Amino acid sequence: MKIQSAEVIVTSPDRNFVTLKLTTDDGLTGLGDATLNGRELAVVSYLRDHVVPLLIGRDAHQIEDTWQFLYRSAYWRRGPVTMAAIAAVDVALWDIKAKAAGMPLYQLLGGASRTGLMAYGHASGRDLPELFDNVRSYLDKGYKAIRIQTAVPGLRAIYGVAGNATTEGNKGKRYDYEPAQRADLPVEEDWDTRKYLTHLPGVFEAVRNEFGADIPLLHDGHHRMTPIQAAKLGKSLEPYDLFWLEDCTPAENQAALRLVRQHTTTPLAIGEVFNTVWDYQTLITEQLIDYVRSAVTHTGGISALKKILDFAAQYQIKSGMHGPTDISPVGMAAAMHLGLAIHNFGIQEYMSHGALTNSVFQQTFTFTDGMLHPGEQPGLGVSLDVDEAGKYPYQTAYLPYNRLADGTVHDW
Ligand code: EZ4
Ligand code: CO
Repeated sequence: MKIQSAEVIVTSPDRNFVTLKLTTDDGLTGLGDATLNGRELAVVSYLRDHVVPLLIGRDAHQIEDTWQFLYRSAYWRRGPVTMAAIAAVDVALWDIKAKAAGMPLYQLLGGASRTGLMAYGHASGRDLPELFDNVRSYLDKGYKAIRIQTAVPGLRAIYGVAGNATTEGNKGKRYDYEPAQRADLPVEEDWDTRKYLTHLPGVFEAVRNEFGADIPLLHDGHHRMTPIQAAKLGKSLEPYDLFWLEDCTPAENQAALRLVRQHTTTPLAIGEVFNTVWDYQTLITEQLIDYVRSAVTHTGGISALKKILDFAAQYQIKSGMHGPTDISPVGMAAAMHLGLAIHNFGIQEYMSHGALTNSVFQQTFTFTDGMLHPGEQPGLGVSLDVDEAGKYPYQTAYLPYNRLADGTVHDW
């Protein structure tokens, strides 16, 4: 079974998505997600100019060999653009192999280890009443775990709070909001770590008082703290029993997590911006984290992320795969099949896609009682309507960035 054609499809229904579609000489098709939020066209070029010509005529069954060929023959290693491109090829080939086998993909990864995947949703609010309403709306939808993000008094606009989004289209619209703004320049947000560290514990106390001790609560620090600040935050949140504190420091310095770990028992999750196992080596072998946040899409695909998660399993570290709206329905399906199969599944982030996105991507997954399941259709269970996709051309969009009060650029 040879790869006969490879097409890179760019579409922007509710946001930009990049999808690789492979077709074999047997007439099977496979999809892979290559979306890199805010840098989409770099991956399009990487695929169209440098990967597609190498794929034509290759044996579609040789997933591992193709992965190693693309990774090693590039000579230049790693990086989000390269690894998103390799991920798209890898996932599309798994989709094809599972279709050829007539099985849902998770069966090829070892079969189901559970009946469904516990998912968490994103609640936020500009003040406590708004946050509580938003938490309630997630509970009403069946979510069993909820991420809590809050505005901070004195700060105009910060990550994760829709009410503060500055672009007209997003203002107050959705709480699980889309941070990439369709505009020619990135939106500027503001930041003050001291104000944040003072405000956040009280918000978690209020949420626990309102909703009780049972519900797993999560929080995303989004890379904005120094190690000692992160250690302090982890400690101050201990009474509220978080499921995890995510990205407490910029993740590229793995050793920084030693200091955080020595000071707090709040579980730590990290890795949505990582792209290979090398970003995790110290974190995993020294047991500095509890959850691996990588997405299939940004970490070289199912083959590579499964190896990272198998490695993590030896250290009792579980999965917490990234699942924001910039992971396309194809990338989400890949995450669900992998999460269903591995033993060390932890939790799955889940923000539902918009109606236009769902008109472009037909999907078989279900979300019932807070649990995701990828469905039983052979392959990933996702198809792409090329005509629908063609109605929504690429639109320039950027993630925001942060400045401190004195104008210094800060991690967003
Ligand atoms: O900022 O997906 O945990 N989720 C996140 C996301 C990321 C965006 C970046 O593309 O941190 O909201
Ligand atoms: Co995050």
